[in-house]
Amino acid sequence: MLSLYTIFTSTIIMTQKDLKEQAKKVLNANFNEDKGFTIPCEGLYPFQWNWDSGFIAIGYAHYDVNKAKREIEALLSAQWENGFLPHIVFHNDSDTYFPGADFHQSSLHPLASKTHKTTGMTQPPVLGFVLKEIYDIVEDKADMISFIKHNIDKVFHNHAHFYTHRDPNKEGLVYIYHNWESGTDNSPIWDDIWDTFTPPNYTFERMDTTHVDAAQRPTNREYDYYLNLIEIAKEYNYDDAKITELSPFLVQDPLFNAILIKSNAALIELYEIIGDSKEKIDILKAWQEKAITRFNEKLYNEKLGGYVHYDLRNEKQIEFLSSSSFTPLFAQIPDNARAERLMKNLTNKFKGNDKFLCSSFDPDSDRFNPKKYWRGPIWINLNWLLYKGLNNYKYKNLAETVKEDSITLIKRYGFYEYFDARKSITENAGYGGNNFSWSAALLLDLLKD
Ligand code: 9WN
Repeated sequence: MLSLYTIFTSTIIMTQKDLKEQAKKVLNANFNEDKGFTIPCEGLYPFQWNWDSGFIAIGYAHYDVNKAKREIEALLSAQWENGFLPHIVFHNDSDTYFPGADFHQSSLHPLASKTHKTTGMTQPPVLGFVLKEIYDIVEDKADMISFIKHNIDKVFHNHAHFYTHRDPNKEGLVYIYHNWESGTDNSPIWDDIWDTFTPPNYTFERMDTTHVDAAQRPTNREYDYYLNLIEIAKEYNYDDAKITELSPFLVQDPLFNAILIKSNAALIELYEIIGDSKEKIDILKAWQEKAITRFNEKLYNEKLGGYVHYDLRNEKQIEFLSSSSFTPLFAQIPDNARAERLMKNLTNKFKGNDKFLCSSFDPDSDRFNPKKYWRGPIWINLNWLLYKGLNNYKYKNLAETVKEDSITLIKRYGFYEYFDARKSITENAGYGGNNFSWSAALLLDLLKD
């Protein structure tokens, strides 16, 4: 006879098994077999997105390594000759998204991909650490090493592009020139920058709000700012030097830079495994030393007890806590004392007694909005970074909470793009697109143990 314990645990195992199967279904349905990449979400995001693909590849590594490889190679196939990796690759036509390839006009840049239409902006550089994650997940290490050998220099070239063209002070911190490069698109952080310039009122047809409730998406006026920044970059043919000189948006983002630093570290480890790469390892180590030191000097805010964005155009910190404030844990940037303050903020402010972790913006701020895109809701990729980050320090219990919260939200509401942090909510609190790829992919990774 089965004991109660066996019945209880087998129910949990069954549920997790079902959840994993559902996650795989989401990913497989979003995979474009012909071109070898995965859309983030049907209708809403019909192309290949840069950091989405990295997270998605980690999910595939758990059950179909060939898809993981194809995903990464599809992204790298659109790399520009100068090493730049665009934020969207338009492998296919679609009229369900705005702004599309015709608006971005990447061919304005002389070194843009000649084979693919892309955007002229990038996203957090995840590929370095993604290659290492996949290497750790798969059983056939030799096969993965040969894949990595084939691709790693392209990722190195991408990092070199950042340090050469996006670091005007040569201080080891790179800038982003558009909020879409941050991945955290309409974070209240940018409100301060919107106050510094006035875009025209453009006439355009939003497509996102035909898929998703407008209350969960940015406003039309916010889109004016987004489009204006692209128009300015286009006016200078996406020339980095001109953008550095003239873009009203020039920000050193803690999430973006933490990801770059983590990816540098992963490249060092991978080059060491491959062997025979001393020169590149030395370059990477020099970048790391400078970057980590400057990151701690420039992006930490003592008063808030967290890392913040730095407005490079107007030379000042933007003093707000967001989920990005905690991502330096992922790259082991803070010392133990700073890590402790981050942990306290997470526990007392972001979690409190009544919230799932981790809101994308300070829940005590009057700019917080629990339903709107990056102005408050929880995103699974940020939770994954946080889970890994807390585990890099001694905060295993809090890491487990982040993991359990992520699983609970997906179990309760489905594979949504973002979620309401309030535990008291009784109606559906999954927002944005449904059957969202990175929520499925990273759930597979979180459930691996
Ligand atoms: C613009 C694809 C992307 C994510 C971003 C997320 C959202 C796009 C948009 O969707 O941004 O890049 O049109 O809203 O904010 O992080 O990569 O999933």
